[in-house]
Amino acid sequence: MTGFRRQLSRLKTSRAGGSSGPESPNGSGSALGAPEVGDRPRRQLSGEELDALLPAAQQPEAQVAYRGHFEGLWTDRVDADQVIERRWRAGQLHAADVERLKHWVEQGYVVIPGAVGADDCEQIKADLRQAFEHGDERLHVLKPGEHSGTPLQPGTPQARMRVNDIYVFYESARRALFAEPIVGFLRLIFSGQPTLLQSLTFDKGSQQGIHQDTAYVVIDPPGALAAAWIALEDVQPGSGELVYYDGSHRLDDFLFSGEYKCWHHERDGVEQHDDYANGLVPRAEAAGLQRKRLLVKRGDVLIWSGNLAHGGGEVTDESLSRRSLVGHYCPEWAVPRYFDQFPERSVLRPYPGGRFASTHYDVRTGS
Ligand SMILES: O=C(O)CCC(=O)C(=O)O
Repeated sequence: MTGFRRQLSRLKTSRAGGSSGPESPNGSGSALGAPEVGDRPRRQLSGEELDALLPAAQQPEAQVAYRGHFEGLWTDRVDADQVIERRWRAGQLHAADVERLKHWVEQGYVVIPGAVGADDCEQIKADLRQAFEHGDERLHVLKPGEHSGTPLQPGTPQARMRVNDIYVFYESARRALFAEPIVGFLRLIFSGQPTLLQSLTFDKGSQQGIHQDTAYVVIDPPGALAAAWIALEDVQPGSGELVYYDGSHRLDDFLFSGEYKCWHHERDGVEQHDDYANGLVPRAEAAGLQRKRLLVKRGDVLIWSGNLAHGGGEVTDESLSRRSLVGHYCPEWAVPRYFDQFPERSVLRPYPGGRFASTHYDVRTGS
């Protein structure tokens, strides 16, 4: 047993018997199920305990070999192509799934045209317009560069604002983020149900630097992470299109403090972060990877691996909007760090096609 697994089993044992009775659901939307509270940590862990839970690199005696230092999805295994082939021969996959999976394994993403209905895209935009106009203090809105939000007040200008986890409150967003083409593909790569962990809305191009989500969204195991970017309108050139490097999910792992997949401000410091962030594009270009721009239509979806290098392209026409909704998901068998950090935020709300949690709001009460 590794130190990490030992620590985990010790923590689980010390928590056994803790009360976990779910409160009565109070959400909107008939598709919502009662919240689930599993046998997960019930108290906030100290920084040391949390760090002890961070997954280390794979052990040499591991039965399954992954391409990088860390465990992830089966599609990150060195034998992923053979697994696809075997599952195809066994009749478990359709021809279209095989195509998509092969693309995913090689390139680190797939584009699914028309995955979300036009009505749902329009409803999300209408819900957001209404919220900005009349206010919705349940929602946390983020100004550019901010990481923690403030309640959305009436008359807030929408341009360049982002809103966290709107799926907790808006059925339109739940329908889109759990659209069958999205969760169907996630089920394939996750070998299980998806857990939606977080989402962000964008009104304009974010111009966010090129990054890999695994550096910031901490999951055990680190590679068990994917995101779905939903175009709420046709994407226009110059609007700050999403950009990404084909195949960059296979770049060598950057090891923060020589050991970790995720960046930790206190532990690793800003200098290491800058080394990582400034080095990513040169590393992708040195590897000859192609830089792509996502010019898709309303309802089309890009699903990318947590390791794919991506970001917001340059906005060259300020008059253009670039309305989108992006969700981050992990498999049901993986553990987001915020479940350990904020036990009260580890509640899962079932929804057809998966379940969701939120680090910003209480999914039991929608507050
Ligand atoms: O949509 C964008 O411009 C950036 C989105 C992104 O990088 C993310 O959500 O991880």
